[in-house]
Amino acid sequence: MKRILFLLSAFVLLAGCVKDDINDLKKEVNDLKERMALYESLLDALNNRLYVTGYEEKDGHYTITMSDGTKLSVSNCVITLADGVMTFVFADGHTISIDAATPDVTVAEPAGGFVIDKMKWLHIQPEAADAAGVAYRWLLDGEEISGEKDLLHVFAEAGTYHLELKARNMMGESSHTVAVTVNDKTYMNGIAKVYEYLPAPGQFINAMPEATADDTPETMRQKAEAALTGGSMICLGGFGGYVVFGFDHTIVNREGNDFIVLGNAITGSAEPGVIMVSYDANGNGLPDDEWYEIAGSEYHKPTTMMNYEMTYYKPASEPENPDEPEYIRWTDNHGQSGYISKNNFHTQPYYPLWMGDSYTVGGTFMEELMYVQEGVSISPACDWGYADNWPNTDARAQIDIDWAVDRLGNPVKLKGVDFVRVHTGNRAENSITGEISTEVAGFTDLNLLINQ
Ligand SMILES: [Ca+2]
Ligand SMILES: [Ca+2]
Ligand SMILES: [Ca+2]
Ligand SMILES: [Ca+2]
Repeated sequence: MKRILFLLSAFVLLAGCVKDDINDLKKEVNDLKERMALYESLLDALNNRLYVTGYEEKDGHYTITMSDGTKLSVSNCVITLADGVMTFVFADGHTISIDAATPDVTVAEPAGGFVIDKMKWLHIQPEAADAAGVAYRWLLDGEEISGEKDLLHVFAEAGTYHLELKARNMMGESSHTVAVTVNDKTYMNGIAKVYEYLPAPGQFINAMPEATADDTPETMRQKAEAALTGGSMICLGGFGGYVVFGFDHTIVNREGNDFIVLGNAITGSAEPGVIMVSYDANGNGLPDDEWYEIAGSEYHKPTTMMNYEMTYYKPASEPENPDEPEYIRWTDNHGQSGYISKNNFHTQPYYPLWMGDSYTVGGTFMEELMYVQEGVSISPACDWGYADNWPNTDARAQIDIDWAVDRLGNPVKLKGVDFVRVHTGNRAENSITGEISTEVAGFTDLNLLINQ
């Protein structure tokens, strides 16, 4: 019996040894496979003229980034990096060396350098062989003007500039200098183009500019453009009515205030219009890029509503009562509804003649501030940051592009703007002065005043 037990335990011991050996063998085979795979990957990289742009080490395990963005996993292999060459030493003594280089970037600079007019976008798109893991910086006089590979920049002043592009990966930094000649140019200080005009119903609608039954959105756009480029004023009607316009140059965001949207506000008669700005990011000359709101004094107030919308309904006919209180029906996206009244001072139809049965406009909505005191209608101004709010000559009518925020309310640093959108920012009316409706009478680029 004893003997049997001895034999049995010897057998168990033996079986254990074999199992360990098999595991060792398996591991060796796996390691070998891994080495072979790595070996092949490295040879492939050499054949494809790739080079190392970065690496990471963790617990003796390396992740190598190649210039085409692929990553190699490396273990069981000794790596050395010297003089811009990464060498992989395998256990069997084989070595493979691959260049480890700074980013390979070229800028196709025209002979004589880049030439651009002042207040126009300069767009430079460098060619980069290795996009992965490269950080770009464009510098002007040592100051960073962009952290993107592609540069979009605008110069407010004529002159000769030297831009430096620095591209960094884990192997180091490559640097290019680019010469830019910025030519002087004379621009019109005002609105050059109207892209869209859609007022909300109001007592000046179909009159400022004048509309007939034959008008269309396009002919009304043309009329608004003729008015704003010809020194006349347009009315945006009640809440949400808007205009989108542009210029013959980019409004550069310089230190301090940059522009004024001209209106007809006088003290006690403010009709604040919300201003939004955009720049031609896609370079097609059209306002189809992201919009940023100028976050004026009301923007963060709890009474201000974002993404407020009103829908206006065309009345079946014009009322007999010249002061009809239930004239134009509206609903909003908060479940409310009501009517715009007519008043006997303005007898023409208030609903845009060129629009169909109903339409919706919207944007940021601010609390109405209008009140009546001793028979006088008073509409106080918001503190700052709006159109048709303070008199045009008042410094509080001026706008700083630095006040722009994105749709989530985050401040954005815009270099300049090409398009401006203004919409009437609230809805209010009384029987003395009628409704609150923003007027737009023009635009002043404060930069052009500096340079003249
Ligand atoms: Ca500014
Ligand atoms: Ca565009
Ligand atoms: Ca008005
Ligand atoms: Ca006004």
